[in-house]
Amino acid sequence: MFWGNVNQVIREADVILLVIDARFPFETLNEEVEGKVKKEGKRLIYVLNKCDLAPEHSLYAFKKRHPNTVVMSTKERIGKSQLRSAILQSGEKTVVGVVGYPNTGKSSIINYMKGRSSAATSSMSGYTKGIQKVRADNKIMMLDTPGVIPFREKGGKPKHTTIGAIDSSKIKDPEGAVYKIIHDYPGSLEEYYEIECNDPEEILEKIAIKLNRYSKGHVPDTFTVSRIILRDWQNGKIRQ
Ligand SMILES: Nc1nc2c(ncn2[C@@H]2O[C@H](COP(=O)(O)OP(=O)(O)OP(=O)(O)O)[C@@H](O)[C@H]2O)c(=O)[nH]1
Ligand SMILES: [Mg+2]
Repeated sequence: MFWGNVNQVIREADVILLVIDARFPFETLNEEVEGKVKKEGKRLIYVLNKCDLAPEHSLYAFKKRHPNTVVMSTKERIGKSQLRSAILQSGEKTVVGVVGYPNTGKSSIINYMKGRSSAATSSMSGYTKGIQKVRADNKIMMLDTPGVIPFREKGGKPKHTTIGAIDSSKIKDPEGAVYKIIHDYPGSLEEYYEIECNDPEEILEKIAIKLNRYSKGHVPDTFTVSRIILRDWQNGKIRQ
């Protein structure tokens, strides 16, 4: 339902920032947005945000394929001047559309460019609901949009839980999502919780015991613990 907002912003803006989570660059690169921007003949800047949470090699691989990339961290305040000069190539006043998957940090980037909070942000994915105009400075006007997932991923993909496109509190099968993390990022949870084990079900049980979470009959509460793990994975406490 938010695609209408995104389409409108792509039409109205001079330059589009496609915001990507630097931890999962190829998974959060929205190719449908990319295609629409190219079709409208607009200039596209890739923004790899949350670089404070990403390993160097994932930034490098992405930048090699997409030279027109600015690396940022709104948390560590990295990349503001690089982004400003990438936007203002012509030196003229510029309207900038900010688009991408949910929860990649679009609203945070707008606040960072402005220097104070104007666009509402949240760790809850899917927070921004409509278009919001924010003047960053005398030359740059920014248009915030709700995060969108590509149409062909409608109905959900397992990766949406890992990349935070679906909020941890709304994931229907949290245990399944944690098994996916254990499979795709071996060693991450084991290192964070300081446990040694190879079996995914056992890993989850051991974490529940470590966190002292039990359900009736003193059974390790792997359901509740999975939600906790997913929250800390999505907000970057647990690293890949
Ligand atoms: N570690 C880290 N966290 C960040 C960074 N930028 C944003 N965040 C966090 O990511 C979460 C989402 O940020 P938002 O700016 O609300 O993201 P959004 O893309 O506008 O999200 P939607 O409006 O839901 O699509 C928040 O908890 C932010 O604090 C960053 O550079 N580093
Ligand atoms: Mg937002």
